[in-house]
Amino acid sequence: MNLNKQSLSRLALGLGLALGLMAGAAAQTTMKISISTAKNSHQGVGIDVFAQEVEKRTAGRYKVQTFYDGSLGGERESIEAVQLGTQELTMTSTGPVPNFVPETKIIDVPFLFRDKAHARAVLDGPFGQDMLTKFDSKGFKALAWAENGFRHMTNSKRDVKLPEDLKGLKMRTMENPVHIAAYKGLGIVTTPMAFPEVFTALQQGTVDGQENPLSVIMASKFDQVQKHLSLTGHVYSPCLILMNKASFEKLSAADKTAFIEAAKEAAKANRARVDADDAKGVSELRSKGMVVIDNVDKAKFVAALAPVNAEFEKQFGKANLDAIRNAK
Ligand code: EAX
Repeated sequence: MNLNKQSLSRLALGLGLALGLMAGAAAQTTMKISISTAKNSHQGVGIDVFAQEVEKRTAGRYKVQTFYDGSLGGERESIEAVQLGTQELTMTSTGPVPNFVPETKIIDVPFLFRDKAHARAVLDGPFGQDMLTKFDSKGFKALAWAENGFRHMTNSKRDVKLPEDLKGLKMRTMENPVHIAAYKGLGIVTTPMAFPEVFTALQQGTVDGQENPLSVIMASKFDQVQKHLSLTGHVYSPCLILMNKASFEKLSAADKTAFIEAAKEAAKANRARVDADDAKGVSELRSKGMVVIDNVDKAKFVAALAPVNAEFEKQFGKANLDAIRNAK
């Protein structure tokens, strides 16, 4: 073979390109993150921002593929997948989380938080940050708290103004022992169910109602299958961005920081969307035909929950609940 200078340099260029491509391919790791709600939702915004920020902060070495609408499974299934490592990441409500990290149960106690500012301060403060570390020994790295929002009741049967109005309503609940105990205490016939099944269950009348934040009600178009909405705000529902522990530990120190910072940015965007959804939710859902009771007397619901709350005080410690309730 007669290699002149020009063809040699071409060969070198070609080799260089090939090596560069190989290096590029080898250096890019793709991960999966899932949510149970739509892309156009507070959680969709959260994981979209997370994916962008991870890619940006790791100079494209990590790519996060986003999956919406429970397409990888419901929240419990996704958490299981993250724990096993068949999926690296998920953004989930705390609904099914106590089945994995029992310490989180306390967060879902009804009427624990006054408002979103209170909840966000507690979760971003020492209590919430300490709670994130409880995931470490269970196969997770909990990257950050994000938000689902204050949960409200919907049903297809009647206006709910007073706790008595809930008696006998068959409602889908999350697979969360605290929710189930509280709703039973209100006389609700509880039917725990994974989120991806809820729309059909409401449509077919398998259950009369469900409860979720305005963000979820709008994103999931529950107005198409539910007539009555009461702004009970009975439980504050956080979200978590969870990562498989081993996948996190494989990251360099700088990349660990990048993932945590990306999760914080995701939470910021997600909470801003919850605020926007809360601001427009009632008028939007009314315009879609829902009857919205927006002057619920919450004190009556708190009073109706007194016996259940006494149980919660025994279970979680009154001092622990008060410390959260009284946090500024
Ligand atoms: O995280 O299961 C639920 O009702 C959750 O609030 C929903 O999946 C969004």
